[in-house]
Amino acid sequence: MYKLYGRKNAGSVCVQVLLEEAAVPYEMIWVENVRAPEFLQVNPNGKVPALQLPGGEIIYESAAMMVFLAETQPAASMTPKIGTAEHALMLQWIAMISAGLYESILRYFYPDRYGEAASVKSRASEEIDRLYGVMEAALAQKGPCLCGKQISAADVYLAMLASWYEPDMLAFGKKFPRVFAVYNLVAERPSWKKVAAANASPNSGSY
Ligand SMILES: N[C@@H](CCC(=O)N[C@@H](CS)C(=O)NCC(=O)O)C(=O)O
Repeated sequence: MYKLYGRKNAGSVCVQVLLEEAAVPYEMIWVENVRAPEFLQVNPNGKVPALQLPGGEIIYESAAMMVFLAETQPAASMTPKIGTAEHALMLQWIAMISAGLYESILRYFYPDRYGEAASVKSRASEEIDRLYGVMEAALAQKGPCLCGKQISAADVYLAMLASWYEPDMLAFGKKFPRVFAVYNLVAERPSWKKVAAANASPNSGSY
């Protein structure tokens, strides 16, 4: 069985949604302290998510999990056909979301880890909006989903990060209506609703 290590409303949400879409059995393990020695054995980077595969191997990095699950769980219908242009687009977006958007969001929420907090936060905020702007423009040309007509793992990944937007989703929807529509498409799915309910109670422990 898959084992997903996560924290409530953290980076594990998108992986949990894909596991739900695939309708595979999995155990959810809520991590209290990402710096605890026993969790560092799971992910030496001290971050969630981490995913133990049914064979026992543990992987980290959410982008890797999204691609792996999309491509190995056909029941989820979360990837365009491998080798198509749409599939290439999915890989592009997941790479940009992981390396660009997610990292900028981490700078925004943990600015003191990166330097002088106020300037890191404001620069990160600009970069987050710039990246959502890139997606908004692409969706205007090739939407309504990131890879065209069909929803994919890239949209689920995007929806999770969009749900963390500050000050709120109302502001997000005004600035980036097409990206907001992607978020809504994902948030309306039973998988997302089930995962949202499972993530509703507060985290215990701390980072
Ligand atoms: N690149 C990593 C980033 C994961 C990440 O930063 N996760 C956050 C939660 S959203 C975390 O565990 N933070 C704990 C910490 O940095 O102390 C991934 O995509 O899996």
